Amino acid sequence: MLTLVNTNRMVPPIAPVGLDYVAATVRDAGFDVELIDLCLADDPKTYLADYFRRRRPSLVGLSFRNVDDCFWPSGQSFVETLIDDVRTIRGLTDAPIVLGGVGFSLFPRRLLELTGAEFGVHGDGELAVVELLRQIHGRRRWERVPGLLYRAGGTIHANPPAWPKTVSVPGHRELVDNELYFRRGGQIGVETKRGCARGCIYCADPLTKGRAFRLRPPSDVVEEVQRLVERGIDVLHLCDPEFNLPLAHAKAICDELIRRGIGRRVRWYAYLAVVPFSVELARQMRRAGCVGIDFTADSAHPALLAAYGHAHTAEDIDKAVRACRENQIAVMLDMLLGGPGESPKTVEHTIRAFQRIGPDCAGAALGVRLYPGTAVAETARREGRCSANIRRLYHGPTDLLRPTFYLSAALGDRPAALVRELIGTDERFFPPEDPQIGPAEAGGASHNYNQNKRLLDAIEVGARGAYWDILRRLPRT
Ligand code: B12
Repeated sequence: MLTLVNTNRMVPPIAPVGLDYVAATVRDAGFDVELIDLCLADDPKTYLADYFRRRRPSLVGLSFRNVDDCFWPSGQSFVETLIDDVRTIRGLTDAPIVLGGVGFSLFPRRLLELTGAEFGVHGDGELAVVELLRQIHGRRRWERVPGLLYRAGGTIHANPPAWPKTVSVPGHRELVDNELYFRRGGQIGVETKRGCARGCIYCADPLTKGRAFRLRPPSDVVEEVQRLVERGIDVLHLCDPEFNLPLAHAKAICDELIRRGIGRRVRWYAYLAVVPFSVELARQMRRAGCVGIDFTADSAHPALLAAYGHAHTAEDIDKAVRACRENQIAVMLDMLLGGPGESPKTVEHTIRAFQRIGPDCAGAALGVRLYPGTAVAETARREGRCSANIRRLYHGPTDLLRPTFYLSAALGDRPAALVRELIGTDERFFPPEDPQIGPAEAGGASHNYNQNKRLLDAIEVGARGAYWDILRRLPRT
């Protein structure tokens, strides 16, 4: 038997969709699966102790989603909690432990070393866990398990990442209490594909999910959506980093939602790249149930857009926002301020351009989280790890496992204050928190969803939707 453990306790809670997918595949392969959901447990330690007193699984799988909150001004890391969870479970059972999840896939070797777990899976969990269970009950040929990190002869071995070309996931979402997550978290995730072929300099997706688009058949995705809707879960967030890549797949998903009449019964949100986008796509998405889009706009300045590796221009952002407006789709623009070459002038350029373009809201993220293997981390390495462009809140040597950001030195000692001043009183923006003055000063306007009290309160009294769409409607304090 396999016991899966959700270690992500962040609230508002996000249902661990990855564990639902892994569990469904493992069950279909004939193994029993149970879940320990630490996010829903009042007292995780007692819950774990009670569970392992009663059950003796042959494998315990821990999912690790968020390495940290990814926000420079707060920089909250969750690595210590993971280490502690593994230590606790290790004291309660002899079963081998396997780690997985997107957070694990960002730092597989380091996390295996730090936690002392027997195994880890870099990449997709479904086929890997099935094969691992087979090998545990069979000939222990660890080299046969896709994406597996394992210990042998005193070292850690790593099989090539598990990125199967086609993603075939049974969409019966039975392991996780999705109804409860929907009530407490305001929306439920569904994935239509994995991987990304784009070359944005900061993005971790190609490292965790692969450099090619790996598609789920649209009929599978829509069946999954239909099942969720039948359970009363009718507000969804797509888990694709960019729904419109590749464009044909996005259209096929929309067509299928429209064809089956689901578009009228569900409201969904998605992240999108600014290009390719068009009025036609907006219309089709709206008919398919889309009510909100968060575009990866990042900047409106040509030098920064080029530095980030983006294919779009400020004009494309403008067109995309207008296409959404014409189709009653709410729109958020994500900003990524502080990348290579950013200066007070380029920041001002972007803020003024976004103000002219006029989205419903814009999130001013400040600082680019550095992950090993990304082009921007390489730039930072070349500049020297002690470069003034690297910012972090911890002491000691630079360690990318801890929240570490590229934030152009040209923005001075108080970059958040600079951005906040340029935004002024424009309430369409979620301004960055200033580490020097703390979250209170952000006027309750932070779009860091970690322990976000305003969001939690709004969801409790019935708000549903993408978090930015809930937050933008709340009065500022
Ligand atoms: C969609 C999304 C969101 C949506 C979620 C909507 C929803 N209802 O699900 C929203 C906008 C709410 C969101 C919020 C946040 N997010 Co987010 N999100 C994503 C995104 C794009 C997809 C996540 C997802 O569900 N994928 C689909 C599932 C199926 O994939 P998966 O979880 O990886 O699971 C697979 C494997 O990892 C593996 N696996 C999973 N568990 C296990 C367990 C075992 C034992 C094994 C072997 C394998 C395994 O198998 C699964 C199937 O193949 C990812 C980027 C990405 N592409 O992963 C970022 C990402 C996970 N988010 C991130 C962050 C930082 C956050 C926030 C913390 C931001 C913030 N401060 O507010 C919050 C956290 C919210 C929370 N409570 O946890 C970061 C984490 C990086 C980091 N530094 O830690 C990511 C990677 C984006 C990024 N590159 O910055 N997010």
